[in-house]
Amino acid sequence: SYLRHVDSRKLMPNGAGHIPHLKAVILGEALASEEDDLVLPSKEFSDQANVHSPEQYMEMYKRSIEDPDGFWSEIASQFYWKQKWGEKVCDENFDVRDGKIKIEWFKGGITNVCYNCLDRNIEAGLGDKVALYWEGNEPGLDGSLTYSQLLNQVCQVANYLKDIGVKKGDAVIVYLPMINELPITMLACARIGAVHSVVFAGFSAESLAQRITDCKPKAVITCNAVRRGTKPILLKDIVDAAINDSAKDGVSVDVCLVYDNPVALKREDTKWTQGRDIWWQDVIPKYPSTCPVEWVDAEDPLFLLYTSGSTGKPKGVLHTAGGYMVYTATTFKYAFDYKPSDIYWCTADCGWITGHSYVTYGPLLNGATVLVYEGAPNYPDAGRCWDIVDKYKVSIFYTAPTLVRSLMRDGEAYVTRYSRKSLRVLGSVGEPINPSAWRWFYNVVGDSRCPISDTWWQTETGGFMITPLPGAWAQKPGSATFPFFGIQPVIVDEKGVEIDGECSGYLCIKKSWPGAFRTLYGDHERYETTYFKPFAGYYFSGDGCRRDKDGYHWLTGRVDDVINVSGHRIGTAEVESALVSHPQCAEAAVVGVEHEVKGQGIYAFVTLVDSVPYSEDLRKDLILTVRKQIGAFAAPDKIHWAPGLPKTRSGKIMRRILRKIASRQLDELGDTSTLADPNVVKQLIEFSDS
Ligand code: 6R9
Repeated sequence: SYLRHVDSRKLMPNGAGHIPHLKAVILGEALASEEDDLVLPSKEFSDQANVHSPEQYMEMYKRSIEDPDGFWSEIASQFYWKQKWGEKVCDENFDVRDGKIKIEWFKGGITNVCYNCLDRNIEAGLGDKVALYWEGNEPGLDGSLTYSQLLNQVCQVANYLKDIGVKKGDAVIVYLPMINELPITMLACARIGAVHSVVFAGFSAESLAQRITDCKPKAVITCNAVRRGTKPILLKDIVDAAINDSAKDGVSVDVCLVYDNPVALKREDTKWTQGRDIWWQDVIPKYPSTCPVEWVDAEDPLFLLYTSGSTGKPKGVLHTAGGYMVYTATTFKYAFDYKPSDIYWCTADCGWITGHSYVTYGPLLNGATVLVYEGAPNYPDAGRCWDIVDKYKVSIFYTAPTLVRSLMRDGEAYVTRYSRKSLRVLGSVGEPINPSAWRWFYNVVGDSRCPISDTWWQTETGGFMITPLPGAWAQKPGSATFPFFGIQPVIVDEKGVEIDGECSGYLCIKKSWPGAFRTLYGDHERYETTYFKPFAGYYFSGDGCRRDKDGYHWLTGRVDDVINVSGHRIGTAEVESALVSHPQCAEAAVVGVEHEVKGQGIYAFVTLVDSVPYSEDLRKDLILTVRKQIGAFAAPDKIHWAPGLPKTRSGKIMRRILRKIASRQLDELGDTSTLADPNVVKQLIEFSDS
């Protein structure tokens, strides 16, 4: 069993606290051995924590593995079920060799996630507690909603959606910025059993169109424009273009509900399609503020969220109601050591899974007070986050390493100018956090007193998989530490054989967990091929991982053709297909390279069609093409002109070589003998500086 990897004696928090490695903080230097740097929670923290010792964790973890049904049904019983689930808590086939992959949790249980987030908490006396604080892009612009007020607004939207014919199981696309209306819309869909598909409002019209065409929504919900930093973004124009595009594929959108955001754009300046478009503010307030709940089966879909894979077509990750509810609530409570008095802020956008599980569902299921921030984290300056932390007395702050690194670069004066004394737990997600960024986050932002939960998980997993429990054990900067309850991570070699003890390899998961995704929308075969076939018997994460001598997990990044730019997953194939859609691009190969702030940057090798000359204009035009097709966040950092690409005789591009060229590790090109034309490499190196 997994348990033997964890030696609890070594994890005993003794209250000694952490001695900051100042040299490492200042110089960003790695210690001789990161594995030996233990950062202990203080005794005061551990004493008050939900899980306060390695022994308590071990006891709970052991139970979750040995008796998952008992463990999870006890937790699930804390929620409201109109009808309890059937005999089986979990029914799964996790092995492709035994037939179709199937994961079911609490099947037969009848519930509603919106009801559990709002009505249940209000009945428990939280009606007047603030559910959402909203902080606008412009300092000074803000608002708040109590649990009762939030429920009223959710019901109005739910009634409207019902009125326009949205029924249980129907898809609704949401393309909104970080305003309260975004979680409101998600909850309204959940209330009536509709399936929301939130598309990050930084995606281009073409990406949005692709998603509309795939899930055929009954309505698209958007906003006319938004300001992030100083820049207004005309969201409605993007939606118009996307709806036009998908109409060409025969998918029409009958209703487009538009939130009027006068701060960014005047109503009269918003382009309008009569009969299809309707202003949110003109209709929603007219609907009653109560709305009966549509009770759904635990295994009915809750939402669809598209994510990047290793082919050009995004994958519609499908999560269902019951298991996702139980899992996000539980992980939130333990990984952040949540207490009812906390003020919680997660900087992620609801357009990504982090915003689904840990802005909306996980926190609200716990009756938490959540801060929603509309703007850019460094607007008007690099101190904005800490200004917000002080203003709302934020106690749990959850963000991404890319933001930590960029703020680190701006200097600590922006941080130390603010008190930050309300902070008690910090969190990190999206990519591995490098130890020097971890230490800066810990020492400078958290004044060396707030544990950091470095949460490893994925869109597919629904919630945290490997994460510290902040009061329970010592942390190691840069390690996501140990598995959450019920999770059995295994590290396998190339052949899919589990390796024990200190090792590195491919990170897989044995057995299902309540928050696991159930399928890829409309493509169960791709679900099985991508995740369950590479290593039969396991879920394959796509990540590499090392387990050290003390059983700590160190994520080493993607092992497939996915790049992680500022915590955003981008398939190399998506960027390549955008590039080759340019009439003058013959071929493109994209790899990730190390980037100081973004974690990884996008490096594109481009072969032009015959006789087209290289030019600065063309370079810009190629980058623009990617911005237009995917979104600004996917724009290549570097275009490397390639007279030819290194290919095997069977025509497969050897990315390994391209990665080395991109990172200028020219003496590590390795074996090039299988190349069809070894000269290509020499040419590429010569072109490196062009
Ligand atoms: C939640 C989220 C998933 C990929 C995942 C991995 C990387 C996320 C991480 C991490 C190391 C962490 N990742 N959290 N790597 N340490 N704490 O980001 O979901 O957008 O689906 O990305 O992100 O590579 O496979 P998603």
